[in-house]
Amino acid sequence: MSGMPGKKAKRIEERGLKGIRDTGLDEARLRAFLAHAWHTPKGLYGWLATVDHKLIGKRYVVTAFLFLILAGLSALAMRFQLAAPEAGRISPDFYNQLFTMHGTTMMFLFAVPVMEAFTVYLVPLMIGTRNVAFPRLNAFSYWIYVSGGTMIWIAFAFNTGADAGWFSYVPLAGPDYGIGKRPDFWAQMVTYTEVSALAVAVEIIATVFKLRAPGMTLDRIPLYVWSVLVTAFVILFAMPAVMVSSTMLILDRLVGTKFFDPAAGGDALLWQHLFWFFGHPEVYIIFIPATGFVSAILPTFVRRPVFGYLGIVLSLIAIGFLSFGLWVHHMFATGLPQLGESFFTASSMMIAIPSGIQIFCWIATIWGGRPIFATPLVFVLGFIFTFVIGGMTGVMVASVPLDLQVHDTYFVVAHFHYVLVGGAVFPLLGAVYYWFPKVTGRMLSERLGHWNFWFVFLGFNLTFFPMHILGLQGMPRRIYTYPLESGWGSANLFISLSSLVLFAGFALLFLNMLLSLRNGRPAGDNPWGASTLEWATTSPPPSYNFPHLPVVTHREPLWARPDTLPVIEGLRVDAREVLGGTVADAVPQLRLPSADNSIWPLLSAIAVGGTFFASIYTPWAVVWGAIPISIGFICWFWPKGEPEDEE
Ligand code: HEM
Ligand SMILES: [Cu+2]
Repeated sequence: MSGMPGKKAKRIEERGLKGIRDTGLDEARLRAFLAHAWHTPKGLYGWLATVDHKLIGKRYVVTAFLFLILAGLSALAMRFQLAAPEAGRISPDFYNQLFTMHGTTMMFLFAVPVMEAFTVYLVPLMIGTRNVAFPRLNAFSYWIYVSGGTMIWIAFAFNTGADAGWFSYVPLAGPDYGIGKRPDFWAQMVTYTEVSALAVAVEIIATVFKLRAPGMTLDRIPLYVWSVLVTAFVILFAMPAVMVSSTMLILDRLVGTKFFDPAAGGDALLWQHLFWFFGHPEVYIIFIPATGFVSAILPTFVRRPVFGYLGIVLSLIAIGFLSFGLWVHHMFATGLPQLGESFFTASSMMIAIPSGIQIFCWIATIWGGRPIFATPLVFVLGFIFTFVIGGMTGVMVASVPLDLQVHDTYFVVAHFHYVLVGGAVFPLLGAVYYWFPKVTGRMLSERLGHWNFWFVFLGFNLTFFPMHILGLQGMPRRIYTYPLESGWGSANLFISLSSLVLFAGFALLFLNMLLSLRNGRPAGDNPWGASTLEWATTSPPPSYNFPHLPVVTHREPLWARPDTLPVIEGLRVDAREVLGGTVADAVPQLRLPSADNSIWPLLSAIAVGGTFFASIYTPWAVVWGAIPISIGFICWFWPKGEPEDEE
């Protein structure tokens, strides 16, 4: 612990209230009390009942990576089939399930949750508090997410995998063409993951607004935290659109409503509008936190604060807003009025401006600094390169005539993988290398890390760059095979072989993690010499995060006063307590009790999950399921113990 119980900046008023306070306690007793109050019981029960944001965050990350592996294996299977023309290795029906499961899993079960996972782990540490604002909701959201993801993969194992694309267009996914229960599982999985995303969003907004360390005014919030705050608002407005549409879909299928049936007065395009009103912001829900990673990693390795803090914050907010005005660029081929198309072309191109501002700020940061090419920085540079290519093809497909030309070809597949992998996966891998020491207490191997980078970087570009060309030559996407005469065979073989290089890159990552968990060099508190609060505590952090809550006097707290981070005293140590402050200036306002471990979030999630699952087979499940769900929620919220005092 570097210099934590330093200067006592401020002491919360004491008025003879209950409980033992941290004021004047010696270090050992302080830690013993806190460890007891924030304890997670050992064994299975503790594992299931914990509300520690770090345990939940880690679990979230591991689960998301397991889904990444599943989605990656489906991609590999597709590439195996596409390696040669007219190959009969995989049936068309199975291929449909493969690309749908791949896209669905990548988008709903990997990319968004993994960003949330990092958020849940990092935000309380970065803003200097002991837990998120609603710890039990946090646990609940994780359980909901796993059950939804597991359910759709079990369905896939029973040949009931979703097969209408990750966007499940009607009428293909509707009652007339959707096969068996396949689209129903898809729709329910969407509802689950969005419930979980909404829960995390609400929780992050409340946490960042109310629980920041004293003195962390709006202009001292770390950029990563700004990025996830903006993301949380985007989630709040985007996710309900897809929840509504997937519910309408399942009602059409199971109850016989006609929302999407033109013959009965419904509207098939309504699906696309609702879906893409969510689907485009979805890309930014993945991309914005990734830019937050970049803004966290860059300054550490170039040894200077980010250039243009305010510019980046404003760009993040602008991107958040603009991301809602673009959805129609996914629908240029549906024959909408021309004026509308022009508007959406213009707005799509406009979003390049704030994205560009951020990129210029980063480049200026590198310019003015002394870069150290550690693995996290190398991934960030890979990100800038790849994302710029994806951005350029993005501007291309945002123009209607070109989009009509390359629509539903491999050009689009190339474009969005450049944006998604370049924009999210590269920064994410950088983030893994960056924060692994904090989470596990051990460093990842730098040597393996560089190998890891080059395999992923080259593998990625060799896999996806040629797809641009195939697309321009007219190779359609979502096809399980293509004719010999097309002449696309050798390019496809090349792509499939390159995808093996990419997979080897990911294998190196997992290998590195496994080896380092056991034998990695011990990390210490702040191995990279970074500036933000999560590095002020031990690696891994104790259950209570900080022995004394830190006080922030500077945007780069650990650079401004590396040895004497001031702290605030007066919180209870014999019960879970966090400090709430004002929204703008983080002036301490009140001491808040923080929820204890509980098994009820899990049991409630089981009740909700069981109800949703059964509703695929009978609508009455909604009625009967209300009973266990109510019991779960009542027990979850049942008040217990003495009322906490408050100031
Ligand atoms: C890691 C290596 C990856 C490989 C080799 C790969 C490969 C593929 C292939 C072959 C397709 C089918 C293209 C088509 O027929 O339309 C596809 C589609 C797709 N991929 Fe990936 N992909 C990878 C990573 C990712 C990642 C990281 C994401 C998202 C974060 C992603 C999202 C998607 C989506 C949304 C689709 C569209 C699925 C659909 O049309 O329903 N992919 N990918
Ligand atoms: Cu879009």
